Amino acid sequence: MKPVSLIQFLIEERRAGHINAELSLLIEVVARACKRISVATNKGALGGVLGMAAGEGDAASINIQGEAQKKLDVISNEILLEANAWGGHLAACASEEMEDPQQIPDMYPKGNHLLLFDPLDGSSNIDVNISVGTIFSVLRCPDHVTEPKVEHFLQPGTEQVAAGYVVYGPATVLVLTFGHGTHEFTLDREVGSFVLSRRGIRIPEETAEFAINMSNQRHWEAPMQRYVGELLAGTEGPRGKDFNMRWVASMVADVHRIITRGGVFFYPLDAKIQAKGGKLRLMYEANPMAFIVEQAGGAATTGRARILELQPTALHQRVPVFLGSRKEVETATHYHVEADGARA
Ligand code: FBP
Repeated sequence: MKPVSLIQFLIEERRAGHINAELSLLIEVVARACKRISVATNKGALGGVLGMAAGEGDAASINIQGEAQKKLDVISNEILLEANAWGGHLAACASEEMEDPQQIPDMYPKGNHLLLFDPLDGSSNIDVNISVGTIFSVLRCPDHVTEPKVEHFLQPGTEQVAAGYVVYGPATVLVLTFGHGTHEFTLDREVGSFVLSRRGIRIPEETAEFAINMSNQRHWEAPMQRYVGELLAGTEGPRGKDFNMRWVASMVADVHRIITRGGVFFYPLDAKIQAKGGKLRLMYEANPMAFIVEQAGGAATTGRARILELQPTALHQRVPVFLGSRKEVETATHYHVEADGARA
């Protein structure tokens, strides 16, 4: 089979009427920026890109999330901002690393799309050479809006016109959806282009593999304690089968494993993060991953509601995340809804 490049795939999607020229250009630009991020992460210590980004004096620089920024967080953010500034396909963009949306400089033409991204997901793994990634979500800019404000980004996940992530691992892999299935592209480093490696990915409905940060167990709600307790009980418990556990602590890597062989991923609400509403961010982590997973036949909820139907209230809003093989997401969600019903 002749290899299909990302560019060729985008042309096919345009001919099929799934995307327009501007969205196709946007994805090309984001993919090219991620190739540059891949080169930077690959250099590691030799590129001087490891460690904390400098803030005032000896202090590390702190982002809007109150988290100390890694050098690669800042470098990846700048690469994506720079690449997307002049192409004429964006009205504005928003990032995990910036409090407010970034406007397109007046000297450049503006487009009709809004781009949201987590420039480098899995920050805690950057310095220890474990896979990290970039996650992005694309929305339409409301008509007649020339200076998009936060409220113009606050659209439910069902309004996304594209979503994707790139994993910087042993291979650099892009996974993408426009709402017509989920597809995977692998970076051919010799040629320097992404090549289609899997078209129309399907996540198995059933799984025996779960991913969760077990160290938070004592802080979980009762339905989560019950659900994970049953998984751990295995054949001796009500589920009657053994389950295996994985936790990379890079959402992109954990989700890519699920996209590849099935599984279920949880970052539930717990007493430690109750006040924040969750750990992971809705607009540039949960929504794009939910769109990708649902388009591959999986499911994605907060434990109580479908993530894509949530009405966002803030740009950096956090939510609980349950996603992956549909039957397990439904079981865990059912335990939470049932417990809420019993309490009501
Ligand atoms: P950022 O690195 O972009 O802040 O993302 C958050 C994240 O690292 C996810 O990738 C991952 O799933 C989770 O946090 C890991 O959390 P924990 O450190 O509690 O295991």
